[in-house]
Amino acid sequence: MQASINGQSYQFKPGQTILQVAREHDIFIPTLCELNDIDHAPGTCRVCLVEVQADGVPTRYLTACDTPLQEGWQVLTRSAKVQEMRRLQLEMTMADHHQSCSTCKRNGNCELLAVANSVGLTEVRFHYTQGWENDEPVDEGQAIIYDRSRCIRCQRCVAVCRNVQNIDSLELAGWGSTAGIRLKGGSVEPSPCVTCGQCVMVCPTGALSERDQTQEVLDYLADPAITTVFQMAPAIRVGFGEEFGLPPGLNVEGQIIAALRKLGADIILDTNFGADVVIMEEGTELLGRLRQKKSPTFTSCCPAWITFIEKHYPDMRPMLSSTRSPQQTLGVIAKTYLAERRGIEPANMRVVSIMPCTAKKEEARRPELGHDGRPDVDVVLTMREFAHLLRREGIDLKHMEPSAYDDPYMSEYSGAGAIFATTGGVMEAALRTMYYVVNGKELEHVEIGQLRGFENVRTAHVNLGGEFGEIKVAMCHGLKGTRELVEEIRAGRMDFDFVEVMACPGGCVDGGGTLRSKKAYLPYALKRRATLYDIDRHTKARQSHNNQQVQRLYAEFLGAPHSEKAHHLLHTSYRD
Ligand code: HC1
Ligand code: SF4
Repeated sequence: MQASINGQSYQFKPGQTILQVAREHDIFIPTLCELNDIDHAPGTCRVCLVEVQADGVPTRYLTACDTPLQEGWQVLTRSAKVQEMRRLQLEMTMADHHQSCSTCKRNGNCELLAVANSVGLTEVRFHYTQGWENDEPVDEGQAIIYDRSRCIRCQRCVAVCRNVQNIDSLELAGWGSTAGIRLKGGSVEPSPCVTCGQCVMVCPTGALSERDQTQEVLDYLADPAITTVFQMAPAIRVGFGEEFGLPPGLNVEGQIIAALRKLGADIILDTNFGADVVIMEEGTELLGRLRQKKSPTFTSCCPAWITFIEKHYPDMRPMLSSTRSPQQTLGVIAKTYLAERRGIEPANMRVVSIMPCTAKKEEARRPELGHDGRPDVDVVLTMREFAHLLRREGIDLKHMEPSAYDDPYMSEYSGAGAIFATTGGVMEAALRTMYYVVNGKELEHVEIGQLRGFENVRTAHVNLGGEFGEIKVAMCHGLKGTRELVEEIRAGRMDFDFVEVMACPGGCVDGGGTLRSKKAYLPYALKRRATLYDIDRHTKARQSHNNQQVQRLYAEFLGAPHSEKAHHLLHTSYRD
């Protein structure tokens, strides 16, 4: 089939939209609500209007994202009328939007402002002046803030929650200019929401964002009586450089350590250390459960996954590992063992986590994950908040000279701990140690290739040796595939010994607290993953049990995995 765009003739396939054909030929048409990576083209923002002329039909103005191109059409993407209509459309959207850009979380990288700029908007004549706050209550969840006054009704969040995560927690509510996005049930608790943050990742404005806790951290740093302890999650070092213009996937661990020192952090630790401890506990737990023929065991490090089970499949709770996540493990060990070793009063210690995750904020606030009446982790910053914090303090990561950890107790990590952040990583880390425990020798090939695919649900048979022989394992990332797998297991149609789940598609490297990309959904997953594997390859110890600081922790403080002390500090239970 043949049609023309801007006077140039192009071939196209039946069913292709005007936007698809234009993009195929590198012809720019501005879009706002549309997001190709999640197959979302509702045509609601009308920014992609084009002029269409066809024989025998009056000139029409159609949305390019959802209009199939037809034989013989002549499409104009930048006629004077088209440009004027786009500007008017944008002006209407801006008028129906809380334009308090100076206090908005998206200040500096808002897609709405970028599109307004690209269509040449120079004036907004209409302003919604009645009290937004009264008309549109802001839903302040513990982790995510839903601010309808900034919603432009693109419905990307609805699409990602429904089609990618299969949670279906969001709906468009209200009429006319007061319409906007809302959680079903009115707030997080009664809604099916698991705070995975995928909706935040695709929101083009500041309507969806995390609860900003950067001020709390600055307050800790300013208080001389407080010892600030920072931890960075495995995913942070491979996904943070982009914010400062460094190549996607680059390992910026050293620059982050330097930036934290400049910020005034007292102690800098690595969540990877916590991950190694988790493997010691979870691996031991799993072997015990295998002996008792209790299968499957599900991993427990991903808090959105935990909430998913608690809210959606509570009957499956006994299958969750009782081991706390690496974040919480590190927090509690810092406030006990480290505080003791370094002579710090735990009440004066604040643990701040830098996480690629929104759900970790909820996790840290769980009362069951506290100790002596205090939370084990005081504040969780998403990667976006951490970038904001550095900017507030005038720190540019790009100009940081890489530095190294200096804490002798809790900053060493193994390659196994490093790969936690990618799908299949926890499984691989656990198997490396379990194999050693069962056979008394290391796996010959520590890189277990059969666990390293990228499909949303993967299964494998792994030879654990000894009394266990071959075990069946599964790994899921993204909740849509996870739900399907859980349904199969629940119905008895599939069975596994060990199942790893990460709620975010791609795993933590693409978590709901990572940097947002304009017009793209999770574009760097594989680059970040490749760097994690590279870190693993170049780490001295590649198994958690060979981490010398972990060995010392057990020798001097915990005793053995699953000792009474370890059980008290490092395990948890789940909510009814
Ligand atoms: Fe994750 Fe984990 S890997 S959950 O994805 O088990 O967030 O990075 O910190 O706790 O270690 C996140 C990442 C992270 C925990 C670890
Ligand atoms: Fe849906 Fe996750 Fe957003 Fe909750 S946080 S509304 S589950 S996408």
